[in-house]
Amino acid sequence: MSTPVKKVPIHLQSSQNRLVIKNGTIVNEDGQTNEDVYIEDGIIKQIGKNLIIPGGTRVIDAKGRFVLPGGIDPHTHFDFEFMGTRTVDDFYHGSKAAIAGATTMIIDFVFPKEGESLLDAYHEYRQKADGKVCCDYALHVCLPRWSEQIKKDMEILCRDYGVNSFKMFMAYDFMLNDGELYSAFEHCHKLGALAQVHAENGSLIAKNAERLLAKGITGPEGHEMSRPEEVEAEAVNRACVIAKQVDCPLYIVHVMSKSASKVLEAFRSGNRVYGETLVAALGTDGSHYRHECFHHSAGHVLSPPLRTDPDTPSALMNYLAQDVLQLTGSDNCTFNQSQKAVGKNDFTKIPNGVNGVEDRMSVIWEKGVHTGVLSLSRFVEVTSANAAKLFNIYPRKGCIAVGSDADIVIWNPDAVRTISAATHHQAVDFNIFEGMKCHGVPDYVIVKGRVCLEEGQLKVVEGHGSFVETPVFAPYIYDPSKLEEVKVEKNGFVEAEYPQLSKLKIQDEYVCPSPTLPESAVSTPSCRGSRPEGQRNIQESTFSVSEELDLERKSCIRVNNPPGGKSSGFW
Ligand code: URQ
Ligand code: ZN
Ligand code: ZN
Repeated sequence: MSTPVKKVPIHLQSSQNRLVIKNGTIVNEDGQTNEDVYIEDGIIKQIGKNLIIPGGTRVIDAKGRFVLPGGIDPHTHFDFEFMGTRTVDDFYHGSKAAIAGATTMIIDFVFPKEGESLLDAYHEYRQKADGKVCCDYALHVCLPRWSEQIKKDMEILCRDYGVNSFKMFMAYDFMLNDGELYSAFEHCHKLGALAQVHAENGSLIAKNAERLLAKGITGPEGHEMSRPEEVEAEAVNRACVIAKQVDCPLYIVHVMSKSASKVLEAFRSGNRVYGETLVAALGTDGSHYRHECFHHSAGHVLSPPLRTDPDTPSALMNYLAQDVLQLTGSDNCTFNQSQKAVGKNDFTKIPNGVNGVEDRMSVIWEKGVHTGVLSLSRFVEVTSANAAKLFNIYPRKGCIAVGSDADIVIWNPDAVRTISAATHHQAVDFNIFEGMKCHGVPDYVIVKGRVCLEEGQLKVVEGHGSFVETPVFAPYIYDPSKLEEVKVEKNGFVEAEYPQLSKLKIQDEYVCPSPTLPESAVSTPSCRGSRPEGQRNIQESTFSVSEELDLERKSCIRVNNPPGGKSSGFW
């Protein structure tokens, strides 16, 4: 049951401005603690036992529950025009559904239409999202072609508009060729951005589709048959090889197969290559393409497709556990059955995309944590912390720490819910996880300090979310110790065209965000790394408790795994 609330300014919700979560187990990517969390004005202000907090503060008892960072879905397509139609989940419905399922931030993709500039497309997406999103959001930008103008626009987007990632396609009509990918990756590297790739061999897919249609295979099973695993794995391999030539960090979106994961495993050592898999691939499989009902099988069509090898979901979960893959997205790109029906006689015309933004956290919990494959901390890493790190918004997001945004989930591991299109909050009329029972349900979802879900009641606020800038040169990707070298190269490259380069949101040496405190109050190890411009300085907020009660202030955002400080695994 959902109760939409229209644009209530946060300052008018005084009773909700102060909140304490007691008796829960906080889970971060680096471990667990049994401490209370005090929130004020949307920010985590204190963590500890026996906190001194103002009278009248709302108390939530989280006994027997996990207190997790809200999920970050790094891959959604809301209000997206694609394959001649438009996704039914817009930024309001999509972000509302996200919150219902314990995700408190999404990252969507700006997709320029034919002839539209990257900058115009970016502004169009900001207009579509601002005022509608119920949770915070950021934007990747797709590069549907390659040109000098695109290069310039990429620089402006990085410098002035808080974009630090660009997606390129190796399939579809708008795919880039190898030379163009090379140039685009090279440019991403120079800008300190993250290159993202949709890795499938588009030329092979086109030939396969032609052959299958000529043979009379027109149904959704032809979609999977035209895009076999090796077509995905070949492209992943090629993208990795190209990125390596120009030393560009690479993020493979929607890794759907064991074959593609094995390529990533082989490339992992010494290369900055990151893999995102989808909740669709972890929670279901390609057997649905053979379902007798067209609506059912077409409802599962996305690219790369779900795999027919039934071991794929568990293998991908194991790859996540082993850090061969690092992130999970939904690729939420939803079309109603009537929209999918356009491809009734030709699988190549079925609009590609499935749901997942609402069910991602529950399905990964069910298939990963409930089965014992993922630890609690790894669950946090793959559902929020790693996305926050790669897109350079950690520890503001993806972390429960003093100074972080209060995007928090109180998770009940014992509760069970059954997924259904009849009860989900998305606008779409189909759900690929229909009937799945999931242990693990959010009791509360707190978005920037506001309780948006409690006891099954969804109380989102349209426009409560805002755009979050993602600064370039994420220290988790671009090693700060090597940054000087990159800067020189970047200056040499960009300065001629952009004298205002100094405005680029570069990660300078980290300064502990606590200029007003004596040095002795600063815990040096916690302050290593970078705090990007645009991230909140915790001293800027209107936090009043410490002034009122003369508490000793915690001076610094806690960074348990500072950049360069974690020696094993992903970082
Ligand atoms: O490739 C994507 O991410 C979008 C454009 C379409 N959805 C999908 O089938 N994966
Ligand atoms: Zn894609
Ligand atoms: Zn996508």
